[in-house]
Amino acid sequence: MARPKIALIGGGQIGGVLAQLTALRELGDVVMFDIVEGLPQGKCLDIAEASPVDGFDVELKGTNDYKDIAGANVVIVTAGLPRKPGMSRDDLIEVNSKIMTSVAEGIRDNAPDAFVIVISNPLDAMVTLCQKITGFPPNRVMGQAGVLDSARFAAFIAWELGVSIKDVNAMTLGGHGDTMVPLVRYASVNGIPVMELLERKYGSKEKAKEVMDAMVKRTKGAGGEVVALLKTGSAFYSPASSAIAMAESILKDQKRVLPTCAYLQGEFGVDGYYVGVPCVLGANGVEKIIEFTLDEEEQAMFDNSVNAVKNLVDSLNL
Ligand code: TXD
Repeated sequence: MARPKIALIGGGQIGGVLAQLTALRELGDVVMFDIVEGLPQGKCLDIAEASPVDGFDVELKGTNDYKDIAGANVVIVTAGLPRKPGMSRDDLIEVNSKIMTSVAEGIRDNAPDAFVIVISNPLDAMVTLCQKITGFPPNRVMGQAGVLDSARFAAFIAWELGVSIKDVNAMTLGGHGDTMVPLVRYASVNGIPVMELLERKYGSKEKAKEVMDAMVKRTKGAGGEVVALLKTGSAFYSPASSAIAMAESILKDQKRVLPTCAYLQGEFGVDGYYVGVPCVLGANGVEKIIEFTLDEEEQAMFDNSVNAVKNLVDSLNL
């Protein structure tokens, strides 16, 4: 049986890590496309030359020709500009919409059967645009944001409580922006509510809430925290890992439940927009959107986040 083929559109910071992780995990052969001549070729050659050391049997090819993505099972899109310090993700909409338009046309015309995972910002708008232009069914076009936002939230909880990250469960909902909704009530350490553990650690409900509020705030601003430190560019290791988890779940039909920017048709009271919600990802892409009850406060935060997504997406006039 032929190896799966993973096409990466964009060979920048995230694209490079995506290629390396795909190779190290032997998920399939890699084709990396970029408009800059030599960049994807150079990165792929560099990673391929590590194969004797790391021992992976996959092919890596860099290209400036969309024809080379033909037959891709999964396409991961990172093409577009990243933020600079002081910028919001939404500030990227104009320039990245133009890039996404050409990218989506390239995917539509050359890899018509692929599953597409969009990473480029502003995420919720870019995935909407990608779906519109490719015309692919929504179960095949999704965005990566929630796996990363949730991972950041989980990391902060593990560090605060001094427990293994493997035992922390935490999730964020909503758009990939300042309005995202870290779900405090459902955050747990092996099922034990994090709020109870914080209360025991600090001896009062007030202090526990204060500590949790700080973690929620840090989660919402976590992308900006990295941008401010790096000065040029934005996070790239963790976004790549997050998208690889989604691609792996699809390629191996794992049916993992991952927070995914998915097209909602009535779920959570939202119709016709891409928003971050928990989804089952398997051989059919977004196989199921998992609904559950939000309390009043969570629903209000979710609605606020959805409104921010709607404003941004509506500004595209699609
Ligand atoms: O979790 C998330 N969704 C994100 C998203 C987390 C962090 C960063 N996120 C966004 O991903 C970020 O705001 C950017 O919009 C994308 C890509 O970030 P990256 O850090 O990889 O940016 P780079 O290093 O600038 O790489 C972008 C590449 C670069 O090599 C360009 O030459 C290429 O995109 N590019 C193109 N490729 C193909 N086609 C076109 N038209 C094109 N234009 C630029």
